[in-house]
Amino acid sequence: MRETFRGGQRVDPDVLIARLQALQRFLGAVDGQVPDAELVAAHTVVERAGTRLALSGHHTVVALAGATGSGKSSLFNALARLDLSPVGVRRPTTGVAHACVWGQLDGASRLLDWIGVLPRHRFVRESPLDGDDESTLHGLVLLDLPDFDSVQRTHRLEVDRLLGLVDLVVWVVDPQKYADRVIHTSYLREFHRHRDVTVVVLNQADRLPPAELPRVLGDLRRLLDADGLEGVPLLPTVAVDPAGLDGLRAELERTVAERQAALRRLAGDVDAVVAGLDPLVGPEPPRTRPGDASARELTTALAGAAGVPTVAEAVEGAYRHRAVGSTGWPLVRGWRKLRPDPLRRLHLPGGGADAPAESLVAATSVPDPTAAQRSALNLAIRAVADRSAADLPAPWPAAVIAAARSRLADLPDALDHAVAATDLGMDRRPTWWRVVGALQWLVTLAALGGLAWLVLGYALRILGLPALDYPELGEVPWPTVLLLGGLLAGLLVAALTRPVIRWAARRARRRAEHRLLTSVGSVGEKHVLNPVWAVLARYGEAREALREAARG
Ligand SMILES: Nc1nc2c(ncn2[C@@H]2O[C@H](COP(=O)(O)OP(=O)(O)OP(=O)(O)O)[C@@H](O)[C@H]2O)c(=O)[nH]1
Ligand SMILES: [Mg+2]
Repeated sequence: MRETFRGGQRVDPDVLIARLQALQRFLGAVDGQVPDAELVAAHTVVERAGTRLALSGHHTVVALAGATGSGKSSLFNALARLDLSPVGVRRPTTGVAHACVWGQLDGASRLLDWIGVLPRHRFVRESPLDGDDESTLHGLVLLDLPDFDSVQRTHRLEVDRLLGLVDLVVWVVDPQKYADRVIHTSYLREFHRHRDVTVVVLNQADRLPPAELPRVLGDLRRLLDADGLEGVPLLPTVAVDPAGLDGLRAELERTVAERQAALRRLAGDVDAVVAGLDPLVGPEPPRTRPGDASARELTTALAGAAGVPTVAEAVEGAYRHRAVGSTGWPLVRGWRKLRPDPLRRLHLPGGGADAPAESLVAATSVPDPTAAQRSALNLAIRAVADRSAADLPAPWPAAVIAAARSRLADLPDALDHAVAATDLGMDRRPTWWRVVGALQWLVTLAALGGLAWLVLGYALRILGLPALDYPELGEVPWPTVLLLGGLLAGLLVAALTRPVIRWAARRARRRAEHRLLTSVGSVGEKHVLNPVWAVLARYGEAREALREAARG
């Protein structure tokens, strides 16, 4: 994440608001996907910024922060030209924040309520005696903080809380303690994203021999640079001498006049949280679509679990069964009926229209998936998730896997219903069955007619009645031609039809298989891919929103 020192650049409130809104959108997108603990800072900034912006744009809240005895309260009183915050010999002296407001207190009251300075520790720096002396600081709300390196834990907590709320921090160090590790590692370094709302003063400069001052200032500047605070104003001050405050006063006047500190502080806060959140987003979200290899694998595994091969085989069997039933030799067709229809055995007469609507009971009698099919399905789901989330940073891969498996329990029923609802193309009798069936009846009737004719002639002969005079075809009497010809033709038609039936049954199987795969594929889309895409869409949204929040 790039550095965002604005170096005195103005922060446009509209841009800041847009960044905060983007951050809010980011938080919405990752809600429930990223552990809350990782989002606390961002939530805090969004809320705090909203409140600060709503409160007062006319005031600039400046805190004096530093170690005990560095002279914060002395500086506070000297700037206010009043003894407001007790300066003590016993350390630490200041236990709660004191505030001094330049201008009307009314406007600043709500701001101080929010910051949490008790009314009895609020003072107003406005006196008719001042004339216009102090008008250059109108709008300043100066806070004297407790010591941050305090032996009192409550002081430290209070300082940490207040440092999160103020617009600009004046770090007060003294010649003895300016190099203390704690001020640099625990505080100054943490503020490197807030360089443009950071001022450092070396107070008690009068305690140094004049010749030493430049050396100490140089040393402190080096330490600040090492803290990542290059370019922050560094001023010597003497709280006990009014002239020793001129530099600091001028800096505060400039800050108050600019009315930028609050915006810059919040912009720095946004920079900091965006940088912290950056590892949560990475490359663009992938676009897994049904044509992709992993989605095809998923459909195949779902088809296995749904018993598609079994159903397809039953379709082929049922086609043969029904076709032979319609086109076979009529005299033996009855036998066929004794054998069960393979599709009816699965409670899938023709699919589609016969299927029960969504219900809790299993729709079909397709056998349950085997352990091997179940594990193949699990692997395929895992593969889809892995492939979709392959390049995403944590915690997205885990979220995608959880989403892919989120509807696993519903899958068996959904697959069963999908199979039951699929039109297997088996509820219509093809015309050619009827034609062949009619032909079979025709030749059978011819054979039966011939047989009846022969039987009639035989009966007449037994009864001694005049014999029938059969017409002849060549040398063969017609009844015999009809009987034998009919029988032969029937067998011939049956024999010729058989390969056609086998071919057509295979075609019916392929067609049913294709339709079943489509049905099962849409179950996979609804129950596995859509939840995955929903997470990926959130990731994409979060990524976009964070990019937008980062644009300073
Ligand atoms: N010579 C000199 N003494 C100073 C200066 N600033 C503060 N002092 C003295 O340093 C001591 C501590 O000053 P305080 O203002 O109480 O320091 P503080 O930072 O508020 O300390 P805590 O409230 O304990 O955090 C007092 O005795 C002040 O008179 C300065 O610029 N020069
Ligand atoms: Mg003090």
